[in-house]
Amino acid sequence: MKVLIVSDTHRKNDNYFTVLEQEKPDMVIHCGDAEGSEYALTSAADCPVHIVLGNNDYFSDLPKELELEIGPYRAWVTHGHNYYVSMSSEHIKREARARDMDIVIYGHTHKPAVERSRGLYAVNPGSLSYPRQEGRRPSYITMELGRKNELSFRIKYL
Ligand SMILES: [Mn+2]
Repeated sequence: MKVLIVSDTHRKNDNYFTVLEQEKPDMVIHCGDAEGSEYALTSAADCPVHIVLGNNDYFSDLPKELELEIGPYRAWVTHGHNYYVSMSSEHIKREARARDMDIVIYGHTHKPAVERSRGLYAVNPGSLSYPRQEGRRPSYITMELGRKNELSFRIKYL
């Protein structure tokens, strides 16, 4: 099973459509700041699309966060701005551990990251539309769940 993880598209959706076509995921997770494009993002995919609320999603009934079961893993999806992720991932990882999560998936920084510490994955796909990391290439993550529930995460760039 392949999960496409994206974030912070801010209503500039072309790269998302390209990645969707390339990756053909079984599920999409969007970590917020879709800015009103929820319908476009959802209807373009022929798989479930889970989107959470970002700090720039003002008139939206998106959920603030989601707790998903992906295979045997518990994944928590939230934009991250309430957990000071611009400073570091320490707060959000602490909260994820308190909730007994295996994976926390967040955005907001527009910088991709995959961390693993003491059994917890903390992943951020960066932004497909307004990247801010060194080099500023649009980024996303693919999460693969193998037959024996092996987990792997890859940061990819356009
Ligand atoms: Mn953003």
